[in-house]
Amino acid sequence: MNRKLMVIQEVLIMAETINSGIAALRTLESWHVDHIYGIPGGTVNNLMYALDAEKDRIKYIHVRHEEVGALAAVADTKLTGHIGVAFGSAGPGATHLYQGAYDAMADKVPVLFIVGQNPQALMNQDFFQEFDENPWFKDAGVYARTVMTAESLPHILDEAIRRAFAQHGPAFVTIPNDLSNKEIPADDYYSSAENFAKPVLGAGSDDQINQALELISKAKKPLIYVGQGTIGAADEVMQFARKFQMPVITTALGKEIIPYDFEALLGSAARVASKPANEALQETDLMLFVGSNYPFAEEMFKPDVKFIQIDSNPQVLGKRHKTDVAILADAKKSLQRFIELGKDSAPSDWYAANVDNVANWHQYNDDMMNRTDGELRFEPAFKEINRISEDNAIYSIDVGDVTQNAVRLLKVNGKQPWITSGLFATMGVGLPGSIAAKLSYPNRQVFNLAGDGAAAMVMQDLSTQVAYHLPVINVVFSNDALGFIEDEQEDDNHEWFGISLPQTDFAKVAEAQGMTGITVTKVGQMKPAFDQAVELIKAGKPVLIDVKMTNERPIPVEKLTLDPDKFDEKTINEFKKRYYADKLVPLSEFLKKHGVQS
Ligand SMILES: Cc1ncc(C[n+]2csc(CCOP(=O)(O)OP(=O)(O)O)c2C)c(N)n1
Ligand SMILES: [Mg+2]
Repeated sequence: MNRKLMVIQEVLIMAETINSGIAALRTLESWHVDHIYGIPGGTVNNLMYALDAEKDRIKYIHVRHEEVGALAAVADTKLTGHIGVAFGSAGPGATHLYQGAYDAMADKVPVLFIVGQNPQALMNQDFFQEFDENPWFKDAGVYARTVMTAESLPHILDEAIRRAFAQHGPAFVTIPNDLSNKEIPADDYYSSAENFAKPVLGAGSDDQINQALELISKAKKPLIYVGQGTIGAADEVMQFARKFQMPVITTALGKEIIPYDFEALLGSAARVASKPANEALQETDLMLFVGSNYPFAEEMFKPDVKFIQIDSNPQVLGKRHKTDVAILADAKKSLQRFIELGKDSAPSDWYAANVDNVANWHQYNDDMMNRTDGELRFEPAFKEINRISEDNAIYSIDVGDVTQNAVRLLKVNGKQPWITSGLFATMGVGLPGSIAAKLSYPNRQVFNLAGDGAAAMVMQDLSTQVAYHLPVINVVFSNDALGFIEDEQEDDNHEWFGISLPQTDFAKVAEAQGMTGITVTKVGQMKPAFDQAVELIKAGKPVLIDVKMTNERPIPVEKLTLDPDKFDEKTINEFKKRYYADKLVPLSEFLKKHGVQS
């Protein structure tokens, strides 16, 4: 062959190959991945070189701790619907991802975790940082495999993402470092992203819906209880509630769905909860349970109520309660069909009593938010958050008292996403969620609300907000304690043990990482602090407000002590005094007022 022909052939061969690490990233891009979190190590350096080469197409987000990257990836999927991706190097980098993995598994969130591994030739001989990764990740994931050839690397990532979506959980791909830096044939089929489709469900059968409507028509105190499966169906839920005179409870995770000011929104149940929801659950005789896998159902739902369930997942039908009618359906379509087929209920006293109860509860919370006397509590901070919140703000909420306070006090409008760690309840989830929110929605206002215990778990990554110019409003509620657990210990009648926290100057922690930190110790400082925060984020700068507050317990709505039919006057008065609840009225009084038998 002459020299010229040889050169042409070489060019052709070159044109028909691609670096395997780059091919891997192209697969991710085809699934709409535009950023990926991680920390490098010797076992992922080849992937780093590919990320460098592809930096105009995929942004590498260098976090301070892999757990933050992993939790941020989970939040990415929750917020965008596209797959979130994080990576860690072999050994400690990989095990740091674990928290995010269980978080995703519990909340059924598709995520991709890329795990570093030593080069193939060194594997399986207890080499440095080596461990047998797949058995670990199998438990936490829907797919956990090690790549065996460079050629299959992009295909395996594609497989992992498809499985993560189809099986609603995290997928793990372990990549021996040598396999992400090889020339492989430039086959143009690296992704099935365009072919991916989710099963489409209908409304459920008219027979079943009519059966359910019959039960509803006979009920005296019906409720509708909705979870995340009704995201996007708020109008239907509210129309349904009014038409059939059924007040609405949402799960805590469903907080974002129904606007706060809907007159019959009772809030959520149990402890991370609102008073009207817990009270109504004790009275109801029928529940329509939609798009939820509420874990406290066995504890909170009366065993003898009629129970109708609508869910798109056959795995949860009949799971949480003895069920009279179980409808496998798309929640929105099914509710629409109920509305079409059912007759309007007459205005009900049960509904009216619950509406009054909600108004009384809102008044109590407003009064607490407006309080200017006494020691500083958390409520005035929520007043400010509500005041400055933009219409499409995103709330990333941590785990602790802040979860229940946010559930009760944030006046969401139905367009403001609300994310946290649901079933797994991982402390430290607020900050990673805010990073994810700001990366995907740079033009929206983002809040990270956390207790001091949770904030301390991830505070090193405030610098990630600084480094990537992510103007988040971080609020730390500092009560020098693990308040949520302290209250559990009180309820166990035990002396507090192991719950106090050393006082930390979080404003200084923020300043040390290049962010403005503001300390609030008095109610009068609250408004100027939040005004300053608004100015800072407008200028593209993140900010942290440390609210130094009392350690008074938020009102325990799971232990309401207000009803004169159940408690003596002295006990009621003590409860009212402790929780500033003079004007709080039990549901039983509203039921009496409206002539409903309790
Ligand atoms: C990683 C992790 N560890 C422990 C717990 C148990 N836990 C739940 S809430 C909580 C206390 C939270 O304290 P803090 O962040 O200070 O909030 P506070 O309740 O005081 O407002 C703890 C320890 C958890 N959910 N997650
Ligand atoms: Mg605390």
